[in-house]
Amino acid sequence: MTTIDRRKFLAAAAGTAGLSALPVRRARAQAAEFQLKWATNSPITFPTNVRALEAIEQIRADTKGRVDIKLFPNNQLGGDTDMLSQTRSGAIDIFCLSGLILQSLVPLAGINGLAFAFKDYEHVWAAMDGELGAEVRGAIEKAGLHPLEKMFDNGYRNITSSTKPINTAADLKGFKIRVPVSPLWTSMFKAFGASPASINFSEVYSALQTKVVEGQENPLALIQIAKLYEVQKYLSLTGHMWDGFWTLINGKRWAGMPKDIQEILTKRINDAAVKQRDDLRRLSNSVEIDLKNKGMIINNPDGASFRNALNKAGFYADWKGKFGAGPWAKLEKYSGKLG
Ligand code: X2X
Repeated sequence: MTTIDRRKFLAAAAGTAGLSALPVRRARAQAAEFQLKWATNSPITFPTNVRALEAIEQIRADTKGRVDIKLFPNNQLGGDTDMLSQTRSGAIDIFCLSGLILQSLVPLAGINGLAFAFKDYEHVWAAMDGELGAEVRGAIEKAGLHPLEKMFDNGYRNITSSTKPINTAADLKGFKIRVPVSPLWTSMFKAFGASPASINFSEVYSALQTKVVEGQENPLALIQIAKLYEVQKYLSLTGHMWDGFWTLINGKRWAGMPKDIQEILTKRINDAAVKQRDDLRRLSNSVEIDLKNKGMIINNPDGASFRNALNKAGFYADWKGKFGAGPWAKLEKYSGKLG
């Protein structure tokens, strides 16, 4: 646009402006006092995000607009390790992260992922809503992040592959498998004799598609929602560990909020997590059939060979030493004797 054109344009625009001389109605009359960014690594349709959006609206209403939270799902703000740094620096305010990935910062946070620790969900929630979870939250708090009490569920993890079904631990020998960036995950698959590669979830689909790795492991719901069945053929229901997400809030940001706001956030986000657990359970019930219909070949391996391989490799003894006798005893209260 030349200068003259531009002037004409502005004059014309001003001429019509009379029509809309009334004040512009803005969607949000005033900027909220607390504007927060909430990040997750899962696709928008994953129940964590659905419940997060619900909580965000409730928080807005409960605080009469003082808190405005914007959700960034699906790794929009980066991969998990990067989003963890951003949460520590304050660029992200709220972040849902697997305890095992948090392990790089808070070593104890990986403890819930010990292979074959929890027999069923009853034991998972007893532990994580109980003494074990409290111990882990204490450690997270010391690292400058505020964790909410209730974890969001991710689920029991299962191995998928593009090359072969995994029936016993022996099938994992030399198997190129993606694991999340976490010491416990890497050590578990090394103990199986596999070759684990640490890759953030944001890169998993393409790593499988380009065959950088043969397989990966994730709970059923995420395998479906992230469409991993498009790039994986076999699904082995190993259920080798349980994984869940802590909701972490930047510690300084948290400390800077008045108590009434803290209480509303705590209540609404904890409620969202508890509802998400139910959503995920309902979803998981139908996923297996859906994945079969999508062409995955599903097998049900016996857990014994996997447990034996881990024991032989000294996996449990090793991690008992790393986590320490105190936390280990708390875990075994819920898991029974391990190793
Ligand atoms: O990275 C994964 O595999 C995921 C999405 O399950 C976690 O967040 C640990």
